[in-house]
Amino acid sequence: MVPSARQLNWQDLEYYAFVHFSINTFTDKEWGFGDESPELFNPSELDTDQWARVAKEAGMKGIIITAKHHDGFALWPSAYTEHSVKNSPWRDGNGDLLKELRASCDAYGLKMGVYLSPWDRNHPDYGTEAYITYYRNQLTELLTQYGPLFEVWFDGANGGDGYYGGANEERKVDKLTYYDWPNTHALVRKYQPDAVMFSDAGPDIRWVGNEKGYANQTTWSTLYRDSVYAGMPDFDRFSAGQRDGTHWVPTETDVSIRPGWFYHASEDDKVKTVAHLWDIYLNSVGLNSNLLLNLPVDRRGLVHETDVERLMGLKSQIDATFANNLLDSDADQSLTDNNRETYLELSASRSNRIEVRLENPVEANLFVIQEAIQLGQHIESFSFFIADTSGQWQKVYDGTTVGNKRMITFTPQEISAVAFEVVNARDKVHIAEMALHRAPDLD
Ligand code: FUL
Repeated sequence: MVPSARQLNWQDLEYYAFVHFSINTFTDKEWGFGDESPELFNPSELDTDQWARVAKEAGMKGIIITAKHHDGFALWPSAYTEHSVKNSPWRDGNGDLLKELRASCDAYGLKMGVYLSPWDRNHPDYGTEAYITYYRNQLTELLTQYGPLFEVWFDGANGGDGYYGGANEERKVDKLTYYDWPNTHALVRKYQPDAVMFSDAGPDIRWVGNEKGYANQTTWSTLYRDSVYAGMPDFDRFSAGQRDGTHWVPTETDVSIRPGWFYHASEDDKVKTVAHLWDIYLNSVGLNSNLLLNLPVDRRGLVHETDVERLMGLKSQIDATFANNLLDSDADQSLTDNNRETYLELSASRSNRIEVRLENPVEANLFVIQEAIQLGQHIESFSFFIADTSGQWQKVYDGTTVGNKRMITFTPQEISAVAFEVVNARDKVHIAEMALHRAPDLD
């Protein structure tokens, strides 16, 4: 099982932004009921250039916007509903947030993605066949009017009750069959063949299984995909992936920089610290996943100052840590060239261990290892060793999967050699990169 070209390109993005911004921003809610007046949507200083500048400076590669959340309000003037920006006071009803974001992403060299909630608590037809047509019409607008999209995000959440055009009732759908996903997926492939599709079940990338920012210690990019569907109750059993999974469906770790996905002034003092964000980074990007970090844009229509400060703190930490690979001059060049196309194959003749001796001992506290995933994910378990300045070996870590990238932290110490040993593998192992770093200490 190997990734497609679009999955490989996506994996290389590593870190990008989610923006949750909509009617909820103005009602102080996380889930709108669907009966909110479009007139409530009125950001005073909306500036997507600021979002893009912040994301770019933070080292993120793209922005995924909640084009429509569960309450059904559309951030673009959809031809298929009145429940959109066109009936809001923002830009006198002439605004199109998707268009503004597209221009900003282009100006700052960022990719753009869209979230379109399948659950729509506003729409009268939700629960019937007619709604599926509506959903696909909206999706087609997004796929055809806003340039290239790198990701389309299908949420599995569905709480049941809603406004539904005034019906005010509970509507339950069979999540396995109602949305007829294969035909919706076909639309994305038709109009945006390079975009990856996210949901609990993929088809291209999957949910990591929690919203805390932490991937599983064991994270297979392979999944028994046909046993999974979006919003399924026992998703937990599948979220780590499966060693012998039938499809390549790597994880994406979504988490908000604040407790909520949407902006609440009451959470201005609850923005995650740089140390917390760094821990999330290590446990998402460093656990064979990509990090989708949410920025709850505020009522002005801006990323809040505190959030900006934390993002820049994380960027400094990332830059300071990864500036140099301390193995650079001592390891086989194919392991330190940042190119997965050159790799070391571990075979019976070569043993299951890669050892790198350093000419001059260095202080380090972080080890990074990458499999050449274009050939598959094969390591099932490994051990990592370091030797001190007297050459004394010590095992610092026993782990399971590696995949695209695995980061291992340990107490800072002077190191004269490192060794990575594969304990079990499901197939031939190809190591693309190895790196050693000294991450600055954070409080
Ligand atoms: C969840 C939603 O219910 C939340 O509101 C948020 O959009 C999150 C990213 O996904 O399923």
